[in-house]
Amino acid sequence: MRLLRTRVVIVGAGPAGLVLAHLLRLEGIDSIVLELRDREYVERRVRAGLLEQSTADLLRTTGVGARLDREGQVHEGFELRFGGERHRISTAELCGRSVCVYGQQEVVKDLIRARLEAEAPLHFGVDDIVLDGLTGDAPTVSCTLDGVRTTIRADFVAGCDGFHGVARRSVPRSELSVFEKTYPFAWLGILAAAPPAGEELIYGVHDHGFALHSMRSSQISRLYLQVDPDERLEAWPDDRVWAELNDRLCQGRGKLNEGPVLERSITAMRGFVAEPMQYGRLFLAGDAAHIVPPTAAKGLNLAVADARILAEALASWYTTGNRESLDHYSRTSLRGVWQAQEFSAWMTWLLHRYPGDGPFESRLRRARLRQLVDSEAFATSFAEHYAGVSREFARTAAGDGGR
Ligand code: RFL
Ligand code: PHB
Repeated sequence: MRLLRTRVVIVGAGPAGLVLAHLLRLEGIDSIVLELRDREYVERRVRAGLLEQSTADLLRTTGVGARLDREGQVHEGFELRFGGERHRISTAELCGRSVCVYGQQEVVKDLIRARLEAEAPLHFGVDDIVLDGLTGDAPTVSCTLDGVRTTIRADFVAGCDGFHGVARRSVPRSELSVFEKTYPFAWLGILAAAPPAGEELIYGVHDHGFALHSMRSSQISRLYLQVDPDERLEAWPDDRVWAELNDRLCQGRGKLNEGPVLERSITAMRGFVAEPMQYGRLFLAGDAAHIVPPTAAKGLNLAVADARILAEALASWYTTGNRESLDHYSRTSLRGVWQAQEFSAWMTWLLHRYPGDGPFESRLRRARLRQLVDSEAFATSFAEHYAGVSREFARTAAGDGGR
C-alpha cells in the first residue's frame, strides 16, 4: 500500500479534467489526473467539434493553441436551410463572435501532450477508483497505480469523469437534485473522408427530420441525421445515410461530396443536470454534472467553462485562503449550464421533427424560423446564445453575487 499526497485529485482526462489540470499547473497548484481508459482510446474518441470563441481563446492564451491556430477553422457564421430556402446567419456581424471547428480529440491530444511535456502526473488505465472522506478536510482517492494499491490524500477532488463516471455516484442520493429530460429522437453521426460541401456548417430542417453538415478539416466531413431513439446502426447502410443526408441538406439543389465512412455512431439526446455541483470537498465538472443534447454544441464548451471557474476558485483559495469563490462555484457554473440547457432545448425544438407533429406544429416551427432569418433582434439573440456570449453575461452576474 502506497500513500501519495497532492492538492487536487482530478478524476477523468476528458476536456474538463485536462483543462482543469492545465490551468492549475499554470497557477502552481499540484494535481494528479486519473483516467480510466488508455491514452490511445481517449485521443481517438470522436465527439464534439465546435469551440466557442472563448473556449478557443482560453486554449490560445494558456499556451496550448498553436495547433488549433494552424488546423482549426474559424467560422463567422453558418447556413440554415428549410423549405428549399438557404439563409446565412453571421454571428460575427450579429454579435462580434466567431466559433472554431477543431475536433475535441485534438484538444484532448494537445492538453495531454502539454501535461506530459511538463512531467506532471497523468495516469491512464486506472479503473478501480474509490472516493472517501469527501465531507472532511482531507479527502482520499484510492486506486491501483502501476499495479500498486495507492491512496492519494488531497485537499480537493474534482469529478471530471463524464456522465457514467464514479464521482457523481459517490455523492449520497439525498444530497443531489437531478433534473432530466429525454428527447424523443437520437442523432446518427458519421465521420467521412469527403471534402465538406461548403466552408461553413449547414443546419437542415426537413419533413424527414433534422440534418447537420459539419466538418473536421478540408478533407473530412462530420454529418448528423435525426433518427428514432431506438434506431440501430445496422438499419443505416452507407447508401441510405448519404441519400437521407442529401435529401435533408440539399433539399433539391446540388449534392454533397460523398466518401468512405470512417466512423459511425448513434447518440441519445438527453438533458441532465445534477445540483449542486459540490459535495464537501468534491467538485463536479463537465458531463459528470450535466449533459445537453448536442444540437447547439455546448457540452465541450460547458466542460471547459466549469474547469475555468473551478480553477479560478481554487487559485483564490490557495492564494488568499478565501473560500468564497469555491462556495460559489456550483451556483456560478449552474447559471451558465441552465442558459445552455435552455438554448439547446430551444434549438432542438426549432430544428427537429417531433413524433406526433402535424401540419400545425410544422407551421409554428416555420414561423419561428422565419423570425430568425427576418428579424435582426431575434437573430442577434440567437447568435449570442450560439456563440456563448449570453453565458458569459450569466456568469458575470452570478459572480457579482446575483441570484
Ligand atoms: P468526457 O469527455 O466524457 O471525459 C470524461 C473522462 O473521464 C473518464 N472516466 C473515468 N476516469 C476515471 N475513473 C472513472 N471511473 C471514469 N469514468 C470515466 C472517461 O474515460 C473520460 O476520458 O467528459 P468532459 O471532460 O466533461 O467533457 C464533456 C464533452 O466530452 C461532451 O460534453 C461533448 O463531447 C458533447 N458534445 C459536443 N460538445 C460541444 O461543445 N460541441 C460539440 O460540437 C459537441 N458535439 C458532443 C457532440 C457529444 C457527442 N456525443 C457522442 C455524446 C457530438 C456528439 C455526437
Ligand atoms: C460537430 O461538429 O460535431 C457539431 C457542430 C455543430 C453542432 C453540433 C455538433 O451544432
